[in-house]
Order: sequence, then C-alpha cells, then structure tokens
Amino acid sequence: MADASYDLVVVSNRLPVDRVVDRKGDASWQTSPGGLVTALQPVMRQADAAWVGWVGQPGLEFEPFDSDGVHLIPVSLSAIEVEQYYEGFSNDTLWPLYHDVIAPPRYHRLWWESYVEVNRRFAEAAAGAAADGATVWVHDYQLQLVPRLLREARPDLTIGFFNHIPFPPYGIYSQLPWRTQIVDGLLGADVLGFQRPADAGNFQRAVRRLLGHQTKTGEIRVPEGDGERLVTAKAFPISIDSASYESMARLPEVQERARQIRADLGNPRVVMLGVDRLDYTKGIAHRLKAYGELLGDGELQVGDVVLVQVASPSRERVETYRLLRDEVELTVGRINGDYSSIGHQAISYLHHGYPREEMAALYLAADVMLVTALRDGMNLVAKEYVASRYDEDGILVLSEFAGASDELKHALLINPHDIDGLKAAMMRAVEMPEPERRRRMRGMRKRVMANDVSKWSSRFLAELGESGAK
Ligand code: GDG
Repeated sequence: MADASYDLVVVSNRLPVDRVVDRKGDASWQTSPGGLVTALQPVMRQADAAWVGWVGQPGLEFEPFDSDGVHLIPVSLSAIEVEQYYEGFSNDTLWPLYHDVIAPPRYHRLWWESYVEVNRRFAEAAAGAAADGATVWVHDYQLQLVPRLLREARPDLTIGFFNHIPFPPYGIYSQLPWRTQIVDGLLGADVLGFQRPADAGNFQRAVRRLLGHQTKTGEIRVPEGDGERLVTAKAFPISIDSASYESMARLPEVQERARQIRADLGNPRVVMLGVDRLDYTKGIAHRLKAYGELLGDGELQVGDVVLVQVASPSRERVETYRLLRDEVELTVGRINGDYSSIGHQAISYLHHGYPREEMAALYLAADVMLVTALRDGMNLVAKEYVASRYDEDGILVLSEFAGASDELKHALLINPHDIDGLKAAMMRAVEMPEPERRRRMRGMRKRVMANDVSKWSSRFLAELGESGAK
C-alpha cells in the first residue's frame, strides 16, 4: 500500500509506461507516448502527484515506483480479469455500446462482476494514495464505478472523471443491463467531463430517466443524506500537444522524410492518408469503398493518386477486431488487385505502429487527410494533422461523427454513411485551389494551436478546484 500522501491522484486503466524486456531478458520501463501523459506530466511534476493504473500485462505485481518524475502505483490484473473486465466488459460491451452499437455489444454477467471487482481495486489503490482533501482525476469508460466507490471510502476527496469516448443517447444506453449502477457510479464525482456538449446532454438525460434527479444545463442535483450535492457535467474537448507536432514537422529530418515518402510512392500528384487504430468505429471500410469507387468510376487514376492507410494493430484478442482486420485486408487486396499496376499501388496499406516523427512526416506528405469515423469521442489524428501543417497547406476531410468536428468547422465535413457525399468531398479535396486550402487550414490551425492539451487539463482541474471549494 502506498502512503496516503498525494495531493493529486490520476487513475486510468493503463499506467503511462510500457514494460520492455531486452534481448538479455532485462526489463525496464518506457514512458508511452500517449496524449494523456503529455497532458498531465507538467501538472504531475508540479504537484505532489501519483498515477494509479495497470501495467498492461496480466499476472504481474509491482511495487510503486518513480518514472520520469511521476510516482506510479501499479494495479495488478489476473489473466482472467484481463479477459473479463478489459477485453470483455470494457472493449466488447461498453466500447460498442458507447459507439452507437456499430458492432453488437455483448452482455455477460461474469464480465460485469469482474468489472465491479476491478473497479473496486482501482478505487482502493487511489483511496490509499490520496492525502487528506486531495483531488483524484479518474479517466475513461473502464473505470466508471470508481468515483462512487471512492466517495464512499473517502468523502474528503474532490473527485473528477473524464470520459474519452462518447456517451450514447438514452435509447441506446438503456440496453445496458447495469445502466443504473454505471450512472450512479459516475455521480460519485464532483465534475464529469465529456468530449462534446451532446455527450454531456446524453448523460444528463440518462440520469433523469434512471434516477429522476433534477438537471439543468451542466448541473445535476444529487440527493445525499438530508440535502443534495451538485455534480457538474459538461464538455471539456480534449486536445493534443499542438506545439510539439508543429516543431516536429519543422525538423529538417522530418521534412526530408516526408519528401522521401512521396518519392517512394512514385511522386503522385495527390497523396491521401488515413491513420487509425484498426477499429470498427473509425469507418475504414467506408473510406475504402468511396476510394475504390472513385478509381472504378475513373474519377481518380492510380499513379496520379495514392491512398496510404496506416492501421495500427489494436485489441487483437477481441473477435470483432480479428474479423474487422480480415474484412479491411480483403477490401484492400481487392482494390489493389483491381486497380494497381506493377509500378503503382492504389493503396499502400500498413498494419504497423510507427514512431511519432514518422507520423509527423506522413502528415506533412499527405495532401488530403481522411478521418471518416462512424463515431469517435474526439479523434486526435485530425488535430495532429492540422498542428503539423505549419505550411498552412493540406485538406482535412472530417466526419461529423467525430468530436473534433465541433471545433474544426473549416474541414470538409462529411457523413461517412453517405458514400456519394464522401466521394464528392474527396474529389472536392483533390481539386481544391490553393487559396481555399490555405484559408481553411489557417482557420483550423487557429483553433488547434490555441486550444492545446495543457489548456484542456488546466480547464478541467480549475473546474474541479472550484467544485472542491464549494
Ligand atoms: C480515444 C477516443 C479520443 C495511431 N497509430 C499510431 C499512433 N497513433 C496515435 C495517433 C493518436 C492516437 O494514437 C489515436 O487517438 P484518437 O483520438 O485518434 O483515437 P483513440 O485511440 O480511439 O482514442 C478518441 C482519444 O481517446 C483522446 O481522448 O480522441 O475519440 O476513441 O494520437 O497519432 N501513434 C504512433 N504510431 C502509430 O502507428 N506513434
């Protein structure tokens, strides 16, 4: 058990480190390059702070340790818990349910029991680490019961929760057999953050329907004892470390790499790019369909245009993801078989993860960035593309169903289900004159450069501070 001495405790499913074992069998910790780490590291270094989370491998137990100036408190999960709490309830029940049932959610009582048990363990670890009157910031759908469990154990704490994925409309949410427990779990927090105002609205409606509590814009009255407690529920759209993407893109070696990528692709007139975790929410199949049809219609020609699709491996032990990979790769194979020539590929398909510098080079090399998510909390890729384009060129085709579309109104906004509309937007992107490209990119860059991830975390923590002072 850690000392109960930290003024700020962050709780997320994964710790911001990966355990890497070298050839000699020696293990060490490497900070994972995710956005949340970047967002929180400065705050965590300043405050007396700890981070509670799982190390990403089953069955291993570790003592708390320091890494990169942050105190880490590992929570261990058994192999069966990884299967039931993580791959099962989190990724095969909540994930599809919260993303508009694009894939059918599976409801298993054993998965739920495991979710409850693991949430209890995370809450205990956080309660054990938090100093008297400390602030605890819980992250994401894997840990929705933690706010209530924490409040019961430690009424002195100020508790925040941020949901990185959408919160679904009540008509969908109400499928969940444990819908009341989850809403009640979340209401243990003082501040609930969502990506979009619509998500916060969906949550408040679920609260009214299931618990009958009164809500009014951004505030929920939760009866407690003889009185009531006010819970804030509103949007805090997440962002990226925008300046770091811009400075990466300005590095001469990254620019050289971008030129090299275009040359390796045969210097086509137009490079289109998709970058996604291989996930059914990202609309990869819709994008491929539209692109394939444009080649088939003769509107686009291989050699003149190429689509680079980075599909980074994701959740490969969940069956829906294995099936998706087969489906995407079958479609890529068909399109390449039908339209590629010996010298020119229609689609350059990459099922790998890449270093951040390589991503920045890809963003720079791409004339058209395709973000066609069917549902996405925010979509950081869209913002990374914009932040990298310090040259103020490049076109973003962006789904209305991604949270990023609330802010990036200068993108070409599309409904990915409307294949003809998507094709028309792709053609408009290919043909767009330079002045219009620049005007749009400048508009988007204003937003992304000004609203970066450190603004996001300070806004959330400030709101939490105010609620604690009430
Ligand atoms: C969830 C929500 C919300 C991808 N491939 C590689 C790589 N990536 C990086 C991207 C980006 C991140 O992963 C993906 O972020 P997204 O926001 O696009 O999507 P999710 O993973 O689904 O994230 C989402 C987010 O949480 C934050 O709240 O925006 O809606 O679903 O940063 O660049 N990075 C590297 N190599 C890869 O191959 N280095």
